[in-house]
Amino acid sequence: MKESDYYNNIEDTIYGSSKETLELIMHELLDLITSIRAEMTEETGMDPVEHLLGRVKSDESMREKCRRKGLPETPQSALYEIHDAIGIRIVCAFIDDIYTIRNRLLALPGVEFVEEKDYIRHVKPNGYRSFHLIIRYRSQWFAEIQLRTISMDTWAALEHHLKYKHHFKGNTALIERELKRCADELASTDESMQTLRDMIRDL
Ligand code: 0O2
Repeated sequence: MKESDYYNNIEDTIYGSSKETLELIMHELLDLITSIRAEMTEETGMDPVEHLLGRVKSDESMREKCRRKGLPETPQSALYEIHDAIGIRIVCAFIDDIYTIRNRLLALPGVEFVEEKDYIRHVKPNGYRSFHLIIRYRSQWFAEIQLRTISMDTWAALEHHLKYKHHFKGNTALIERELKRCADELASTDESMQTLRDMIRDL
């Protein structure tokens, strides 16, 4: 590859020259979450996290989001106007672990609270549940942390899959009602599991 091509490629990504730094920051955040996880495992004897995933939003997906939000497709938009270039998903065993991890994360040096959306207490009309936390790290880098239980994650993955593949043709009201019913049933199981956990702890 010619030197000029290399620079053209850098220009081509919506993140400008920050793509690699975003990856590094994402790994730093994953390490911080791993240490919270280890600390909680030490304290309770149980790992609160089932899965931990991170991604830097793909170039195309970020460009599409800029267009949707009416923003120019520039590094300024991708890094500072939109806050989920870095996305981290923490899938927890129990609902209360979500809030404990949220609090511990915000107590860490370098982590600043920006915004949160509690779709667990304020469920989206379609049944989607998850806790979304936007943070700013080291005074510059935004990241969206999604915290959910295994059930919430399963539902979101299946709903995304169904919608993405089929765009809901035909009796959409019935499909949407059924999806919402599944979400509510899963949520009720989460609540029962949480109650069982509390009962076992009290014993
Ligand atoms: P990806 O690839 O998962 O990141 P916007 O981001 O503009 O769509 P907003 O209000 O900024 O909207 O974001 P919000 O409500 O915090 O939700 C953003 C992310 O949450 C989505 O990311 C999804 O991952 C997830 N999400 C939100 N609502 C639903 C839903 O109804 N079903 C499912 N399966 N996931 C949902 P992206 O950007 O779509 O993609």
